[in-house]
Amino acid sequence: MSTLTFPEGFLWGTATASYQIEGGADERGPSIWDDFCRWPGKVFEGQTGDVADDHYHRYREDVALMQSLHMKAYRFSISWPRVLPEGRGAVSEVGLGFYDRLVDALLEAGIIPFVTLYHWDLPSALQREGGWAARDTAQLFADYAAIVAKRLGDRVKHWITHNEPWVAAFLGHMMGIHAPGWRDLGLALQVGHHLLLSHGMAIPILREASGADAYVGITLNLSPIYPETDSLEDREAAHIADGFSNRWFLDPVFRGQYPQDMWQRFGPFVPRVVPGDMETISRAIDFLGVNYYTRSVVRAEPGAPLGFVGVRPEGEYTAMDWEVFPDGLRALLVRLHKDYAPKALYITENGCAYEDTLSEDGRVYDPQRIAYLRAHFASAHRAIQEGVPLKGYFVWSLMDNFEWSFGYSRRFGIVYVDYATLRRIPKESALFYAEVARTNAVEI
Ligand code: IFM
Repeated sequence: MSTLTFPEGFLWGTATASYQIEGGADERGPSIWDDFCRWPGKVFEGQTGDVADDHYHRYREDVALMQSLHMKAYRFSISWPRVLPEGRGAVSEVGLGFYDRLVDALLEAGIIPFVTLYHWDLPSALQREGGWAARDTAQLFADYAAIVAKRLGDRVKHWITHNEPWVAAFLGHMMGIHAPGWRDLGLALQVGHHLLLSHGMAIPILREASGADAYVGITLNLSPIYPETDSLEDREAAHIADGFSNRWFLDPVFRGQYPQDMWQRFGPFVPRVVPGDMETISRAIDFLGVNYYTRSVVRAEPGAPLGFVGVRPEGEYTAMDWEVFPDGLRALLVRLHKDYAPKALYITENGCAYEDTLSEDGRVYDPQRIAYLRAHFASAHRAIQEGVPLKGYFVWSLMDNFEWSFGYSRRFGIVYVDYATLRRIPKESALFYAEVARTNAVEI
């Protein structure tokens, strides 16, 4: 056994998202996920986020739980339709007040809030006006950001504009498996552009509200891409897959332009970009949030739309059928540091789903999750040793929750939720993680 100690001040935390945990659906406006869940066949067993973990009513218990687990930070998202039931116009004092109280409770518990403004629950009223396909939605997002930041900016210093815009754009508008459920490449690319534009528009607003010690960033879902073989064709396929999954969002944010090779490949489907957009999108940020779960392996496939297909390598897999590949985290972080040099990085999500069950002794034994986390913490530690300015790590997730189209059938939490009673039971992995956070070190 050896001990890997992290830099002083390293922030250990957990992450969640509004629609996945809050419930309290009849105390806010409707979102596109409320609508999508009611679209027959889209979500496992027609489940919804109506109640979820009922965090909206139990947040004090959840904050106390985090404190007992020695968490230093907590990443959560704000539900836009809870603050603005119609997406614009009248602010719900009850809704905004909830986040006000949550932030206060966190600070009293010594936990730093990291606030994500958009984790996919667009107000339904705005979807009726075109949703993210409409350019106006970017301005409405900036207006919503201003309302939230004005209210919380005296206490919240860490802001994340968007969570995984790639997923919102492509799973929601090209693959049809997330809300709002469309299937159109051109639409997805335009949506991606408006998401990025709204990110850039919100940056100065958040800075102004939080003052000199504001830290503003964006969270992207990123995967290192590996070619199946060393052939020229497979390496080229990996480069294209990287363009699609990673560079399409990284390049605009850090370089102010879409990657030219992908622009050519998308041909007639490229988004409409108005002069000045790319300058807005590439405004300086203080950190990049990285959501890492697994790597991708691809091979060349000339008949495929972008010339590559995914490959499923031999290995160990989680309940999401995602390969366990810890070194991908180190490789990804080192590459981001080298190619884009963000001022700071946070792992804003990393974790795994397994088929956890409550044992007769009242405990939840999840050795695979402990092994997964331990290996990924070690991988992050190696990245730091290789010079990456990694400042913190948020495990996905604090507790089991609504896993989008999988409903409640996938458990990502380090805390088990008994959905019949909504009782929270820390899994063995939570106890392991609490010790990592307490000591700022991991034993390997
Ligand atoms: O649950 C999601 C989260 O909302 C976004 N990132 C990936 C997680 C696991 O699929």
